[in-house]
Amino acid sequence: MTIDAATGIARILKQEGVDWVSTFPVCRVNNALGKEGIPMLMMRDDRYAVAVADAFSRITAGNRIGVCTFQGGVNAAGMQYAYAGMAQAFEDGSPVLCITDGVPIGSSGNSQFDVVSSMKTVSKWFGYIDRPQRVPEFMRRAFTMLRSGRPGPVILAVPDPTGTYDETADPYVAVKGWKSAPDPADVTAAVDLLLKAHNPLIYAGEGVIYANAAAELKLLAELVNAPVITTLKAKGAFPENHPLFVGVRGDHVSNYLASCDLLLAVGTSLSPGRFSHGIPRAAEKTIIHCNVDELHVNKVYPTAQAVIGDARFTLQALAREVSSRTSEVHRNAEAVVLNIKSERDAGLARYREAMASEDQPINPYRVYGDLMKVLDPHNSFITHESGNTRDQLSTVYDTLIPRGFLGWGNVSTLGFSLAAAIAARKAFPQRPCVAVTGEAGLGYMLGNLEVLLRNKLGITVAHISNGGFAGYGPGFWGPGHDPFTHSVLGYDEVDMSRVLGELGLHSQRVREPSEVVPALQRALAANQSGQPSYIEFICSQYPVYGQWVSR
Ligand SMILES: Cc1ncc(C[n+]2csc(CCOP(=O)(O)OP(=O)(O)O)c2C)c(N)n1
Ligand SMILES: [Mg+2]
Repeated sequence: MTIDAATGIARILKQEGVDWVSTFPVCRVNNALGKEGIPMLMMRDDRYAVAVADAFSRITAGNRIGVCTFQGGVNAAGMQYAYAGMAQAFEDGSPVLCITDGVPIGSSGNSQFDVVSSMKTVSKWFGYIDRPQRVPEFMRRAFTMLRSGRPGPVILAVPDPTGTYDETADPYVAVKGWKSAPDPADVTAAVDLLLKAHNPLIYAGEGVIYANAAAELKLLAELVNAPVITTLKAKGAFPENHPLFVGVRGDHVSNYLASCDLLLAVGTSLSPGRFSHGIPRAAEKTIIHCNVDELHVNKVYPTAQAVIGDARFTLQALAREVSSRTSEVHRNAEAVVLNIKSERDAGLARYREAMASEDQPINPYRVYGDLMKVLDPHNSFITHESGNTRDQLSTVYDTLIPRGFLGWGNVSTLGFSLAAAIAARKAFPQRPCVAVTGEAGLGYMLGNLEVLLRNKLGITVAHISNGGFAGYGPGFWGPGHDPFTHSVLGYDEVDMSRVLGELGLHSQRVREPSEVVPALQRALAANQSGQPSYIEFICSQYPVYGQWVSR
């Protein structure tokens, strides 16, 4: 059977289990997707087309691959705008597949923007399908890279979507993806160190989620009675009501990072960034670094023992080794748990107080506390924005299941929460999905809210309306770090609930703390019939949250 390249790509996507694609037009593959019956979620800009697919891959832990298309080729306007989304996916290591038009043979070198070199800087692999016959090969390679090894975006450029090939010449078989187990000698050496330590601390990263290894993490922690902290991106990898859970950030987390004598890092790059912890006095600690590959081993901190392999296989192997040496486990479980509880109670006290606040304007923590009351922690999705909502939610929001909360952002690109909530709605249609945002995140997403209405995507956007860009640090106000660039039209000047109500969202404005719970309940009820909701919570400026520990 002779088919064209675009049709071949569409059929292979179906074989790979892809049942929808996000896009912003135009892309010359889209007509084939439509004809082959693959629904397209048309966003209102190219960055969000990438971000929704990216978020879908993250939320499903790569078990289902998010795919997007956007304009490229000789008019790479879409690609230039999508670049921000791809850079973010690459920065955070998300296995998203981006398909775009390729510069046709004979047209290279005519534009100022160099497609090939720019795409290579934001992808695990950039493939240029230079002959239609190579469609199966390139798709095989793409899905191999998307499903194996360290996760990252793959970009495919299609210069000639109408060129034909014989579909039967190289029949496509869906790619499984492959994982590797660690060297047993490294496992034994790691357990030697672990069992000798007086104050070990497990530091879990998003690799645990991508490896579907939450159960294995819990088992190992319980076997050695070790406290657990997670990165922002791994929030939820460990049940946050577990007696061994310390936190993501806050004084209690800082204390454990400072006092541990051994850090068992698993599925994290351990890269000190703007939104992650450094390891204080690292030279005095023993660092065991379990990672999918060598890229981050011995990066910044010397690694005492690396264990290279898939996080699930690694945790299983560590647990097996520990189980065979139980006589060497000398830590008193009760003392460990008691200490965690008292550290947590002390570290969280002021936030718990704020969560019960009756203040007006509403304290943002009151909204977060009430969100925890309204949402079922085993069956809901919530995500933050860049700014205070990230810092505050990641300090206090109790997450009990992987991806009940999506933490994101090695660099934290404003507006992503909308994409995350949309992707969550696609991934878990039964779960209430909430994006918590400030003014800046809301500004980014405004043009894309029509997508929710058009596609009946019943999600809730909860706006912590505090009259300005607070951001991070002490706030943008007064002695804050950006006193000249914080002020936007606030709730006294613009009623955003009316603006978005006119658009068609179920819209509310909430000033009374006692109204937070009922407003959330109404918003989520509207979501059930497919209507998106917006709530403007009139809040105070309250830049108080757990800090990241510096090196
Ligand atoms: C794309 C992008 N540009 C710039 C920033 C820097 N930045 C971080 S937070 C912020 C302002 C956040 O203000 P707001 O949304 O009102 O949230 P608040 O902290 O007030 O809750 C800015 C400009 C960013 N994170 N992403
Ligand atoms: Mg704000």
